[in-house]
Amino acid sequence: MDSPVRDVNNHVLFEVATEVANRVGGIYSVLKSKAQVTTAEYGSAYTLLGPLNRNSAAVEVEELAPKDPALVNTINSMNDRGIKTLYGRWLIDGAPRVLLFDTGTAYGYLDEWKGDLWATAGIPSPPGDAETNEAIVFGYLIAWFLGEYVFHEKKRAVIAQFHEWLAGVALPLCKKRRIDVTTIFTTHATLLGRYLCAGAVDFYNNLQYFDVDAEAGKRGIYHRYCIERGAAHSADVFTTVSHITAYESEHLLKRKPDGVLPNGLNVKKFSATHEFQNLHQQAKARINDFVRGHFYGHNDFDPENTLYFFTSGRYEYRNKGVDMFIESLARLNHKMKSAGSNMTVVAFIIMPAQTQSLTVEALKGQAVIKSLHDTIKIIEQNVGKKLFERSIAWHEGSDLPEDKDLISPADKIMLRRRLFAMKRHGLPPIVTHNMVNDAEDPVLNQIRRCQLFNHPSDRVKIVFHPEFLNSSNPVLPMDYDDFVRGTHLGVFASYYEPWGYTPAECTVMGVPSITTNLSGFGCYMEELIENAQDYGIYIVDRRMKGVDDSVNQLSDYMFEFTKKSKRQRINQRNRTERLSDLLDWKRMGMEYVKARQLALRRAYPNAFEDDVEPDFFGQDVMKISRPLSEPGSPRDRSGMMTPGDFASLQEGREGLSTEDYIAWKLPEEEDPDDFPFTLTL
Ligand code: G6P
Ligand code: 1S3
Repeated sequence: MDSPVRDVNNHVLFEVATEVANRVGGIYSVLKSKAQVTTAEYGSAYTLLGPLNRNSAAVEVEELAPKDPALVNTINSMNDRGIKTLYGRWLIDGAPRVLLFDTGTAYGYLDEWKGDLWATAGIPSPPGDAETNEAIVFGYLIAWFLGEYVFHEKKRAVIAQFHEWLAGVALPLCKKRRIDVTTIFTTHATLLGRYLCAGAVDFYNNLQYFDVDAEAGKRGIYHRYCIERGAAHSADVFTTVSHITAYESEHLLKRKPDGVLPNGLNVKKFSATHEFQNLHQQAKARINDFVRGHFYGHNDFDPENTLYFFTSGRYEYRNKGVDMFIESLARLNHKMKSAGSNMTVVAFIIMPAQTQSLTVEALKGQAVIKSLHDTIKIIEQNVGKKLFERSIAWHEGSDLPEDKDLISPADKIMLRRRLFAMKRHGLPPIVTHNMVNDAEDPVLNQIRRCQLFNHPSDRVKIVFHPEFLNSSNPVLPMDYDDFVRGTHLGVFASYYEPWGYTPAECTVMGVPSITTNLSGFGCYMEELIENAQDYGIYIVDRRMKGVDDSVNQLSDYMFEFTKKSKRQRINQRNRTERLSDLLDWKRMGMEYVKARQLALRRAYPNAFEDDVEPDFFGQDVMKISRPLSEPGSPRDRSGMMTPGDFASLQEGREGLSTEDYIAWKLPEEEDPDDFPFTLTL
């Protein structure tokens, strides 16, 4: 593929994934949040390629006519052979172009392509695995597309970046067919890692020793594993989202990644720092409303002394650390009780599981509180009216209007009825929904084992909401982002977490979080910040400690958090929010730039003047360390850092230097006394 002809400076970029304009999980978040920086860099030379999901495309994509002649010719040629496509603008920030392939129109080729995959790449594909069949059809369509595209586009170099194994089938095909593109494969997890961690395996201490083929075979995923491994080995550049997954990939996929491309976020800064604090207060008030309803009849804890903790994500009980979270909550409950704490923690678990419906109790809770609210409003109006009339009748020299009998007997009866409706015989429920498999649900069973039953004496209460949040939910009507803003602490005790968007999202919203040193995000922050706890980034050691010690560390972190004063929480939220630029794609995106430069160098070395390939890993870490008590000064700001500064791809071509990076600088610390909002201490 050593073609000096193609123009590497003015190249075309395709990003290939199954979650383009189709929300499934983390890769959708990566592509969507990154779109703005990538379109700013490439404009119309950037196109995302994905399978067409008509339902989601109908709301996310606006159809357009392609202009690039090579694209037009390629699409026409595929359409002529029966492949339906949708080209358009993805309706998100940055509005990138997308080309979606209707895989359903290509299933006629499935058997032929399965045979070809075996013949050309030695990858088997047993019958009955619909997900793999879909990956094969999609992969062959992508290879077909790229092959034709470079036939029509002869001048510009073409980079194709593939995310995750489901989009990876095209990689060995590009290599075998010698398609004149340069490729990057970015894995966001490994199949085997996810499976092994979910079982009872000491994963990290045995990474080097797994018999990977046998382990994949035992779990019935050998063919999928072959696709993933084939993709990793066929790509010009292989990358992962974190160092921990890079290490895992080296052992499980047998190729050491060339670099790490951590995930960023599309950070939207408020012009005034106190705005996000106000939003916290408003969102917290909405959580308070829910809590009052859920705990009706047991509202013996003061909202002012109540803290909201939560965990959320895909329902992977062990991998996402829910087991550890619940056990630590039980210990926290014990600690708070023993210490006579006047605080209450309401811990939410937001993880979609199989459910039938909302429970009657959950609906009733919101209904009784709403009726109480409505009744009190009526009484309020009646009292106001009476008081007004008595005041009107007042004349000089007489007593002040009487406050006796302001509430009429009828209103008193109405109020009494509402109060009786709040009587409850059992304890407030743990779960808001009827579960399909209540008796075997691992979260519920762990809660039962730990006896966290929302007893009045418990200082830690639990609410398990086994469905993603949305504002039209009748019980907890809030979108996820608003909910996160209203909480005090996110807890993500993951055992397997290649990156972990959940704590990163907390950070940019100014919500402190606890994560582990087995998550990509946790390791990244630990690497970068010396006194991370002061910034609201707590990292539980799940590498060097035994499980019991890690659980204790987690419950200690939470216990210490409950001891903070309101002012300390406000200060800490300000510091947390100040880290958000660190996670902005404007900064993180530089790693993608480097990966693309490296891919171009590898495919077209003659196009570069110096032929020394970049040194990928291994520069010293420059930590953010700043005594919090001291005012900020230029001296103690650590700037000019991108993830690559401590381990990643380096600049590849003339003219691209770290000076071009959007440097991260720690913003000035404000004096909390100067905040233009009132502190109610
Ligand atoms: C924000 C608001 C303050 C409020 C505080 C409550 O900072 O701007 O007005 O007092 O949140 O903080 P807390 O940690 O108690 O929810
Ligand atoms: C993966 O999704 P997950 O929750 O299955 O990809 C995400 C995006 O890179 C990543 O944040 C997460 O840790 C991985 O596990």
